[in-house]
Amino acid sequence: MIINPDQLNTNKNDISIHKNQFDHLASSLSKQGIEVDQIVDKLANFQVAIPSWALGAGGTRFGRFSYYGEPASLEQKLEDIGIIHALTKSAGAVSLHIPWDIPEDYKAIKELANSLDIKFDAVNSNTFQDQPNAKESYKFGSLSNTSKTVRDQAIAHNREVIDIGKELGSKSITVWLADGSSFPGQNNFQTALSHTQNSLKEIYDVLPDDWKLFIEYKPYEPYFYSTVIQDWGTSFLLANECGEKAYTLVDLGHHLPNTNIEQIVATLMWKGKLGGFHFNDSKYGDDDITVGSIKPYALFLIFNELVYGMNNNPQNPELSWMIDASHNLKDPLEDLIQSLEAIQVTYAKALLVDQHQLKEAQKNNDITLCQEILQSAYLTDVRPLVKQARLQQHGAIDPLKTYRSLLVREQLVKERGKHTVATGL
Ligand code: LRH
Ligand code: MN
Repeated sequence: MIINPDQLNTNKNDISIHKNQFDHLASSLSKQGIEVDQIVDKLANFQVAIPSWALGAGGTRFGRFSYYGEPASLEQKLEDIGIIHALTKSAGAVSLHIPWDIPEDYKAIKELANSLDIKFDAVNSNTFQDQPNAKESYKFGSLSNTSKTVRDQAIAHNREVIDIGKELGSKSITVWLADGSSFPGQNNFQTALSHTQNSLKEIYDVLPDDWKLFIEYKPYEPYFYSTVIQDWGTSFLLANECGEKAYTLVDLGHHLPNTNIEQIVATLMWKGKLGGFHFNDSKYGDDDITVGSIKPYALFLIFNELVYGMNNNPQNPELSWMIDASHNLKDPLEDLIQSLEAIQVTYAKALLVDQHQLKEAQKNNDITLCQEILQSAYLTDVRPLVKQARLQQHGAIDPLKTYRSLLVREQLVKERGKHTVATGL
């Protein structure tokens, strides 16, 4: 299913309502000296990669409730991302997970992606599952495994993932390790970390000059006592050990409750070692649910640090923006559309923060004013700016409403049937 621009924004009344709301907001912001056009352009250029593993129904160990019309091939996954991108104009990239999404025909896949205006963002390796007829098992770890044979197998897999990414035009690889332990005494922490460091270096050695290595950390799950790369500090030291092309990747769901993630972001950008994000939200663990659905103000405080960093830390490279989600209950495409909206809205609010006034108030320890500056931006309804950015790129003013009015899911079920299952989580 392909969505054409002429199928969008056909309701003239919606257009005029938007125009009134946008003109009203733009004039009040301009009176405050805010460059509205600049903000709309930044929103329009803000592209978030869609995870190839989150286009079907996810599951938990307690069960999986399928979603009809799921993409059963990489081609159909790109088609679905094409639908989201046609509506939102902010999903112009895909992040593939290997081996779940190894292209059969690279030429055809690149042509399809190109026709849908989708780029290939970071490729992800997978040494947290054993593949059929694999020689070695990752049950007791991969890059940290006590067995050199197992470590070599995991290193070879990551090198293969880089080769696949090179073929597709990707410029980065994300390494997340499940490696860890579920019982005290099971692992020697130092040995596990030293093996991981050396293994990562063997992967780093084959990284093309214009590539990045993202090291993703996580405190727990699937193991329940320790994780080798458990927190930002461990990822940071491993990235420094590897070299200048290695960075830390922040998955919002990979933090223990009440962790100050915005401070981690500020620290990593200050050191020029923040590589990118896996956006999602969570209440308890790595819940991988809709961005901004649980802690929208925390996400705003993170974007405030990102805006400050993007203005003041030339030492930190351009960031990779990716969603990492799993859809157990909602239509995956609707969920991703909502996540993209939350990311765009939150970035817009952060762009309204008067960073100079805030820095001045911080210098004067005027705490009340600091909070007022942040919250007046946060409490501004910026949705007209996000809609204007989409309209500017011939996207839908209201992607979700359009997704439903065009009966997209119904059409996908008609095309694919009810029982197709997408690879992924
Ligand atoms: C681990 C993780 C990682 C992916 C996986 C799908 O929890 O966040 O980014 O490899 O989810
Ligand atoms: Mn992740």
